[in-house]
Amino acid sequence: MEKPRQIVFATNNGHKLAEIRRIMGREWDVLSLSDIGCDADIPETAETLQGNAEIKARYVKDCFGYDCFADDTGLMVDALNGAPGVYSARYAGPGHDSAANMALLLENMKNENNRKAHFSTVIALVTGDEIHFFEGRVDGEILREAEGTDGFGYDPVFRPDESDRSFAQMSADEKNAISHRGRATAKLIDYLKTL
Ligand code: ITT
Repeated sequence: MEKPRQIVFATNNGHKLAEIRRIMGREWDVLSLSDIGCDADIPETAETLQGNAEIKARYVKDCFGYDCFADDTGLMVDALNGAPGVYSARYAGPGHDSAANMALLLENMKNENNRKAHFSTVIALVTGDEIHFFEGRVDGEILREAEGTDGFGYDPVFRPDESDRSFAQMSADEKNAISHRGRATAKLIDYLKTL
């Protein structure tokens, strides 16, 4: 077997890292921020997923010199005019607390019959002087209560249209096959193969 190719994934979220490593498989050696000695909590100051993904990927390229990609993800809920959206990580405050974020979301959706929502992921890839973006989206609905214990973040309260279970009730492979991140990463892999 050929040696795996190395690439850096700029995330502090271990769940995202595990998903991406599984999706990219043995052909890729996906290095984390800690693998390259970066312990920064890179500020996400943009107002779009694309903008924040670009900030994270460029930070690593500029400070450490590695070709790199980053993922920014949001859960957009129709009845909440697209919230929490780009602010999904900080919906209930600055602590990145998934239980609090989900509780606030369920509370804000308590009297809503329109449960439609989608996850979007934008991956920014910085190679040399170039930047490329890859998007993935999955449509579904917000459940009335949390179901399942696998996955992470908002997974227990999101059911994709393709399934009768929440993301947190699926195996990693089932989620990756239809998820926002799985779809964006498939496009990333196709592009990387051309380099
Ligand atoms: P990095 O920026 O370090 O990559 P993060 O957790 O801050 O990690 P985001 O800025 O993309 O990631 O925040 C997205 C929020 O949405 C965060 O609260 C996640 O828990 C949640 N999230 C991201 N991907 C998800 C997924 O596949 N399923 C459920 N929730 C997810």
